[in-house]
Amino acid sequence: MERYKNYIGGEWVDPVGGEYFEDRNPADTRELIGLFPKSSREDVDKAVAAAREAYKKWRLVPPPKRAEILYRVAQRLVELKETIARDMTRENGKILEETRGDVQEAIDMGFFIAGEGRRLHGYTTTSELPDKMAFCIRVPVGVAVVITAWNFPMAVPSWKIFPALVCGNTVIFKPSEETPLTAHHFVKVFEECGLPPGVLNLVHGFGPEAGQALCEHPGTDILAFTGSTEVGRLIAEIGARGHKRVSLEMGGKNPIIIMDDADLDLAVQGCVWGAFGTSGQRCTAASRLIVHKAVYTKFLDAFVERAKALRVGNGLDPQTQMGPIINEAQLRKIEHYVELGKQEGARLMCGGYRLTDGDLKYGYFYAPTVFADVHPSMKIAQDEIFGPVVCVIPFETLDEAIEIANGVRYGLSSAIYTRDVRNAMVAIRDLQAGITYINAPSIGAEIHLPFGGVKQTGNGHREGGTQVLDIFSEWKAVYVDYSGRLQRAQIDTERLVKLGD
Ligand code: UN1
Repeated sequence: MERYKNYIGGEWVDPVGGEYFEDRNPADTRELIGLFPKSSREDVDKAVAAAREAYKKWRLVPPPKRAEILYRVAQRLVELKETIARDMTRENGKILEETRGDVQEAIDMGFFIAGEGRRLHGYTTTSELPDKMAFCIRVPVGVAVVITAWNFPMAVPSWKIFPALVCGNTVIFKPSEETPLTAHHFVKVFEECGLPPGVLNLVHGFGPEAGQALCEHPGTDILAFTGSTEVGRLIAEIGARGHKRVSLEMGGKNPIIIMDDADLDLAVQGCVWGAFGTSGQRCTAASRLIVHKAVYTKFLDAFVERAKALRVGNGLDPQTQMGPIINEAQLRKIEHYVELGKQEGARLMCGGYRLTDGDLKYGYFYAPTVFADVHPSMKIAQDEIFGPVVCVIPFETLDEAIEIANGVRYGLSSAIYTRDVRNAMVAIRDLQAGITYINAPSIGAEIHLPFGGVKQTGNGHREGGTQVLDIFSEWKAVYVDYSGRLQRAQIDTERLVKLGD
């Protein structure tokens, strides 16, 4: 069985402690994919030293030159897309169509951010003094730690790694222990495309060991994280103690509102994709369908029929529409919430059990599950479950629907199906979320728009778009005085400075 390595300072190295963990296929746990380094504080020390050393030179490489490498990475990913997607399906479980999309998202991000190498716009402005010029530029921050979840093993790391690099930072990437092979492939492409040693380092392992050591290390400057709100809070606490910049992208409990004037067929299709795409394991997944009473029964019947008909299985089989759950712990969490939903009095319309027929018994499969007549205050309507479990909640007025939609601690994505422009505009104005879709499901954000959430989903940062550059660069204000004499700024003189004085 192949033992994979960490990538530190341009070398593929074994973990100092010599320990490894297993990467298994969640669709068939008999398949061991590989053994990956269980890194410790010592490995982290080495990676930080390498990243700090490389930073000295990388920050001085002109951004268009940095970007040329990133552009080549994106091009190479185009060639490797199918191979990587297949491996990603093996370790993550999601269907091939979706893992291709995951790689595609990284390709898009690579090309988009490579373009920034020739932009990275600052801006100029006026000065209050004569013969003086003022402008602002972006400067790199230092060493960025990238810690990511397993559900988008390449797309989400790409949202952080490409922008961090184009801005002139060096990076240490600690991928999820559930999807280390995709991370390995990704980093190998950077190596192959000529990224200098130490600029991107890969440290495999677990959060409480490698992850925590990276966050606490005095040699790291940015902590960029995607994952649960609980872990995000811990990272923010560590970051605050170390005066680090922390960017968090965390949980969601995303609503789709279906108005009485909606195109119901379209809404049903969108909700099936939004709720059960990636087996509901997206931070943008639709987990609350808030449906107008006038169309409630009609919508529910059609939606449940579609949910029941979904073909669940191994993601490599082209017939499969929904893959497995990532692991046993996550499956248990889903079971716990389904039990809770029943106890809370929600009406279980379909699903609510593991799938164990034939070869499915070797994987972590769960049936698409729909709860109807859910009260907005129930735990199943409040907590992020991260699985194929969706709550259907009735309402009478748009105001009420928006109140329900906003009545959770998260605020990532949101959507409304309506044919009335007024309803759409009110939803855009009033939904507390970083993303609002009109007549489309809550998933499927495009990389060139800002991505992130409000309330406990985020901490004010946005990935994607050019907004992501604000995570990975500092603004520097520059004043150039060409008057040849001491000029004091207006606040430092009693009189107003006269032109030509
Ligand atoms: C995530 O689940 O962490 O908008 C990201 C979407 C995808 C990204 C999801 N483009 O659904």
